[in-house]
Amino acid sequence: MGSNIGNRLEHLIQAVRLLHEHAAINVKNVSSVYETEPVGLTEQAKFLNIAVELETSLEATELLSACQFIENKLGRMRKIRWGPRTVDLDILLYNNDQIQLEHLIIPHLRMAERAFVLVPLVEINPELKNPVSGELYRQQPALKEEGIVLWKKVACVEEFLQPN
Ligand code: PH2
Ligand code: MG
Ligand code: MG
Repeated sequence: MGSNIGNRLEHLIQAVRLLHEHAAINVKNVSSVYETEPVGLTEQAKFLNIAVELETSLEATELLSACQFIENKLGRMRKIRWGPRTVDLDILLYNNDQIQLEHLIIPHLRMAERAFVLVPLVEINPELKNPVSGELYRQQPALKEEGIVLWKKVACVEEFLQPN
């Protein structure tokens, strides 16, 4: 997940809370919060990024719909047209599956090149491997890139969801 406008932490907390409240989703783990330099379009504010581990009975496409519902719900609060998004929920991995649909590609296409993805991901599970290549994410060269700062240490899901 990422957020780079408004109260970034609050957007991430709200998104995790909405996932947690979903009847078919169990939030198993939340990474610490990292402040990260914007990648791609660099003329925008820094992001807060986290990774979240879920257990769910939803199919990947249903999970995508749930994520988009949450993006829309939180985005509507302060929507800047064509501006950076209040919250972005991307599915990185789904079991060990490989999915190639028009709107959903898993593993996420650029995740192995993005330190803002790899750092929180590897914090949650250092043994995760790319389901296609079998490579450990913790051994990806991109993990060492600069521009990733530990912003808030998070010990568990309950702590993250607590107000303050
Ligand atoms: N998301 C993007 C593009 N660039 N950069 C950082 N640091 N964090 C993001 O979450 C991010 C980004 C597109 O979704
Ligand atoms: Mg997205
Ligand atoms: Mg994204």
